[in-house]
Amino acid sequence: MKCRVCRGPAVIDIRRHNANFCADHFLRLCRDQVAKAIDTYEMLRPGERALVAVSGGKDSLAVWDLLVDLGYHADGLYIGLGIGEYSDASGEFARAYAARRGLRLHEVDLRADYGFDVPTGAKAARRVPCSACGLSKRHLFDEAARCGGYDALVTGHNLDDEAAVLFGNVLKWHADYLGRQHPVLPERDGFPRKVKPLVRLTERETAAYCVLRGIDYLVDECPMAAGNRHLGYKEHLNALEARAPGAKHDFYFGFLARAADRFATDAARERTALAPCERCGAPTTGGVCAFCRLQERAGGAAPVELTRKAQP
Ligand code: Q46
Ligand code: ZN
Ligand code: ZN
Repeated sequence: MKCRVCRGPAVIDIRRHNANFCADHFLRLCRDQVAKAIDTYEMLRPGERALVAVSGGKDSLAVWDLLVDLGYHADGLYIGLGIGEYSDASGEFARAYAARRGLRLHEVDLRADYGFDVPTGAKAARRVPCSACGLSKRHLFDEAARCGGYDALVTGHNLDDEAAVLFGNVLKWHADYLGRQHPVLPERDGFPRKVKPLVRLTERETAAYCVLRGIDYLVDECPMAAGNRHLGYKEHLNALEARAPGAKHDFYFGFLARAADRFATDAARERTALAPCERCGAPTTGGVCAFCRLQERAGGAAPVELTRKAQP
């Protein structure tokens, strides 16, 4: 197996590019793919300040590393979700990476700062954990980007994530979600610009990137992810990709190029007027925002024991 660029020994094959790469040229490919995504979709301009949502997993650490290497000013934000050992370990990986590269990592802890954690919040609000978690993360990341004066909030969503979300939205014909599924969501009504620079890389590639760069990341999946619909969609798409390399890329980028605009009016129709939350000032559709309501119901409740039942 030889590198397509230098003919030296290759360390990875990428079937959708029909090519193999040595370590140096694979790392260059990753940088080029991220630079191309940033450029094509006008995610960031030179000199802008980015805030990276850091979980301690491979994707968020890879995107942080790649942005810094490409010369962007990128700080991180880690949110302690209180999901048992998983959260303890994820925080350690995030801190260790930031310390090693001398980067700034902001931290928010749901329990210490807001009086509840994801398992408690989910139980108190009778929501599934990922719903309480997702709503808390969106709120806290948006708030940190807004209050910290950042130009954009960066997430580590990769091609597998985006293709799986698209698959789910197409299966249900969620026209308004399809109208919003884009690698960049512009700043609007008090929400920061949101960008996904990893959309041209798969999760296998972000994992390989971390290994080759010596970045330690949390390999374990969140114990609450079991039963998550998107994991099932990813399995189906992986089966397709194994038969037809490039299928995921064509599905997602074909949608962006040829279909996404057709759903723009559906997304605009669903867009309701927003006003500041009466408690925290975050933009919301009316009165008190969903995060403040969750905090009101769950704040101060005793921690919920994590059981093995939640695990796959
Ligand atoms: S951390 Fe949170 Fe994920 Fe765990 S509870 Fe679900 S949403 S699975 S990215
Ligand atoms: Zn090479
Ligand atoms: Zn609020």
